[in-house]
Amino acid sequence: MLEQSQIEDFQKNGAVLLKGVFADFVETAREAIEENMQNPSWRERTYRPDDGGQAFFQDYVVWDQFDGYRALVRDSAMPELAAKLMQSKTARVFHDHILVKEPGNSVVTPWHQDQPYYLCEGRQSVSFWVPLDPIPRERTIEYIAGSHRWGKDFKPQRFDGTDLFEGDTSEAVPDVDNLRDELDILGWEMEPGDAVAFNFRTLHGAPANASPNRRRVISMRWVGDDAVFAKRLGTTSPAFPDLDYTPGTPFDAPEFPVLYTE
Ligand SMILES: O=C(O)CCC(=O)C(=O)O
Repeated sequence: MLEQSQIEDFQKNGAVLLKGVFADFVETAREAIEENMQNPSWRERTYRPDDGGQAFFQDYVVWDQFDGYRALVRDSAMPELAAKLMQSKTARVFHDHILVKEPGNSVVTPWHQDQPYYLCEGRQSVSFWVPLDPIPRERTIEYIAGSHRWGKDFKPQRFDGTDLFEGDTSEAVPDVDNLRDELDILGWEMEPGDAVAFNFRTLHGAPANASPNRRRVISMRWVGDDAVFAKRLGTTSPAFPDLDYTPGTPFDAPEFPVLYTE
C-alpha cells in the first residue's frame, strides 16, 4: 500500500498524498459523522460565522465512541501506515479531529503548525487528513514542503487570530499568502478515502468552503517511539484535563493506545 518513495516524500516534504487507502471505510465514517453531530462531546467547538452562513463543526477525541470512526482507526491499514511513514517500530493513537465545513461556510483555516499546542513532543508524528467528500484542488488543504524541518515552532493562534497562550512571545507564523511564489506549496485534488499524511510540524492551512457541497474530514493523529509528554504555556488543544503527567516522560497513557508494533 505504501511505496518507499512515499515514505521518502513524507520524510522530506512533511506531507504526502496516499490515494484510495481508506476508501473501504468512507461509508461507515460518514455515518459516524452524523451520529457524532447529533451527540457531540464536551470538546466540540463549532464556528458559526457572523455572516449568517453555515457552520464549521469540529469535535475531538471521539474516535473510540462511534463505530465508523473506530473501524477507520483500528481495522484499516492506518496504524501500519503510520508506523512506516514515521519510521517507527510502533504507532500510538494520539487523537482525532473531526471537521465539517458545511456548504458555503466562510471560515478559512489559517496557516499553522499543530505541534506547538499539543501535549506531546517528538520527531515521529503523523496526521492523516481523510476527506469523506470530493475535494477539488482549489478547496484542498495545503502544506509548505519541508517546513517541518525549519527548526521552528511558530506561535499558536486561534482561528480568529488571537493567541492561544497568553504571554507567548514565540515567532509568528509567516505571511504565507504573500510569500506563495517563494515557497513550495503542496496540495492535491482528492477523492473520498484518499489521505494526506503530514507531520505535526508541517505548516498547513485550508480555504473556506465556497461550494454547494459539504466538506467532511477526519484528521487522525499518531505518534511514534520517540513521543514524550510536553508542557505548554497554557491549556493544550485538545485538552486532557484529567491526565496527570510529567513533561519529558514517555507518552504513555490508556487514552493513547499503541495499535501497531513491528
Ligand atoms: O481541514 C481543515 O480545515 C484543517 C485541518 C487541520 O488543520 C488539521 O488536520 O490539522
